[in-house]
Amino acid sequence: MKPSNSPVFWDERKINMRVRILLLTLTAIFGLAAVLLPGGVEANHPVLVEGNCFGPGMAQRTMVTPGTCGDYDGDGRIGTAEDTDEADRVFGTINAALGPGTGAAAGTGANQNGRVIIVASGSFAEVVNITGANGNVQLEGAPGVDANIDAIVQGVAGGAARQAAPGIIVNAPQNRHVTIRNIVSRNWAVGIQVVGQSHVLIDSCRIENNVNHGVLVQDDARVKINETDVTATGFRVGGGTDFPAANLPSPGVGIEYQGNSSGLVCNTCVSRSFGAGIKNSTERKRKLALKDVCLFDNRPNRDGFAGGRDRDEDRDRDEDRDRDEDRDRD
Ligand SMILES: [Ca+2]
Ligand SMILES: [Ca+2]
Repeated sequence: MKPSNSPVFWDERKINMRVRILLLTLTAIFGLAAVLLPGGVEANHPVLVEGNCFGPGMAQRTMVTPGTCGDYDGDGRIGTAEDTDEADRVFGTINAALGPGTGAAAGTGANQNGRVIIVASGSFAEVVNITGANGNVQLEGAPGVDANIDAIVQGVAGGAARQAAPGIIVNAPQNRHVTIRNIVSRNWAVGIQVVGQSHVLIDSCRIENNVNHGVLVQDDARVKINETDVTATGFRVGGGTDFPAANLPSPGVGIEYQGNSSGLVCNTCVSRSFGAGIKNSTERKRKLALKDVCLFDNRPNRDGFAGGRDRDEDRDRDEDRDRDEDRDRD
C-alpha cells in the first residue's frame, strides 16, 4: 500500500476533485437549462381531460361532489378549476390539456406534443386548436366516452361566435402527425378543418349538424378519414338561425377536399347533406380516393370525381323522394 502522503496519491485526489467539480458544473448547467427552456417542449406524455355535466342552473360548474359529474380524479374540481389546480396532468378543458399548462399545472400539459385522452363524457364548448408545434398529437375520447365538442352549451357565453367557427382546426407542420379519434363535433360552421401541410387521421368520429362543412381539407393537407359518420351537414336550428329553411348553408357539403390536398375516405358514411356528400375540389382530381363509403340523401352523393356527378345516385335519390311524397299523399 502507498503511504498516505505519496505524490502519486495526491495527484489522484486532485484528479478525482477535478472530475467531481466537472460533474457538478455539468449538473448545474443542465439543471439551469431545464428551468430556463420552455416547459415541456419535449412533453410527449399523455394527459387526461375530465368530463362534465350540466346539473341545476345555467352556468357550467367547476366544483362538484367528488367523483360525480365527470370528475375523473375525484378531487371535486372539473372544467377550468381542474386546468390549473396542481401538476396532476389532469385537465378540465381540451385546449388547456393541449397547451403547456399554467398556474400550478405549469409545464405539465401536452404542449402540442402527446396524447390527450378525454376520460369521462362531457360537452366541450371550445374551438380546439391542434398545431403539432412540438410533436405529434393524438386527441381521442376513451372507449365508451361521449366526447362532445359542441358550439352550443347552455350557460357558456359566445355561442353565436362559436357557431360561425370551426370546431377543430388542425394546422400542423409537414413532419408531424395528428390523430383525432372517437370525437363528436357538432353545431359549428365546420366540424373539422385541416389546413397547411398537416397530416391527419380522423378515425371513428361523428360529425353532425355543422352548417358549411362536416370535414374541410385545404392547402397541402393529407387526411385519411376512417369509420366516421358525417351527418346532416347544413341542417342546424338555433340562435335565431334555421339552416336551411331560413338560412342558406355555404355550401353544406359533408366532406370536401380543396386545393392541393389529398386523402382517402374509407369505411365512412355521409348522409343527409344539404349539398354534396363528398366533394373533390382538388386541383388534380385523382388525389382523393374513396373505399367502402356509404352515401345517402346528399345532393349529390359525390361531386367532382371522374365522370362528374353520380347520375345514378341522383336518380335513385329522386326516386326515393318521389316514393316518399306518394306515400305522404296516400
Ligand atoms: Ca377533478
Ligand atoms: Ca388538474
